[in-house]
Amino acid sequence: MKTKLIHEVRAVKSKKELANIVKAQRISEKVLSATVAKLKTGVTELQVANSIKKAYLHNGVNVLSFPPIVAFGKNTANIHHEPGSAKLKKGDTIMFDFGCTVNHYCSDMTRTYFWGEASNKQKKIYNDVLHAMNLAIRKISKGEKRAKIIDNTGRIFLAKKYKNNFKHGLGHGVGTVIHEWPNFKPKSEDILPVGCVMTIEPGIYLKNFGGVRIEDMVLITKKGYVNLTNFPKDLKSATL
Ligand SMILES: [Mn+2]
Repeated sequence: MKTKLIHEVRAVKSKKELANIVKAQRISEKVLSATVAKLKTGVTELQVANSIKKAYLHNGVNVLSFPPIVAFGKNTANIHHEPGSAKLKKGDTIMFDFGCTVNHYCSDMTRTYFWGEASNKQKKIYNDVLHAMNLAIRKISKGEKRAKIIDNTGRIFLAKKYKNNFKHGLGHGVGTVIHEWPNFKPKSEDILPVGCVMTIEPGIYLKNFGGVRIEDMVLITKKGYVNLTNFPKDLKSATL
């Protein structure tokens, strides 16, 4: 028998723990739907972030995973943008990254939208990020458990087109803290244990232009995965 470390034990979710994460995710999906439906030209990032917090309260949630990220236009090129006074205008890229907790268990989701018909460049970046995500998911569906290999699958595809503009790990474990072991990173030695919950969140960030990030949460199973995120992410759904 071999000793384990606490982060390895914590990574594997019981049914009850998983149910909390899924519940937090379902509530966040409700909040995202309501948020998207309420968007209007001229609204500020800060106003939208505040209405997200209100919508969570309305759904009985008062502890969030992290401060909601709402970014418009060029601000979407900033990975951890803090919502400010930028106003939504036609042609803008919109990025939402938020999640909440249920019984201290976190959820995490990112969606990118276009306010009106996207330009060809916006569409191309969106579809490439989505493709990188699907490549990673396909790897996981084949039973791959080496974090490095999964990270590299999406990363190599994006690097061919956007050099080093995918500036963060492909994803992370989720539990009672929003970023926990294991980690998808280019040099990660982590092996995903069956039963851990991971985000998959490729992104491309072009300074003075904008960015795209798409993030789902998946449960790692013996043979593959179960996607815990139930929210559309095709380009058509992303066009508002
Ligand atoms: Mn995340």
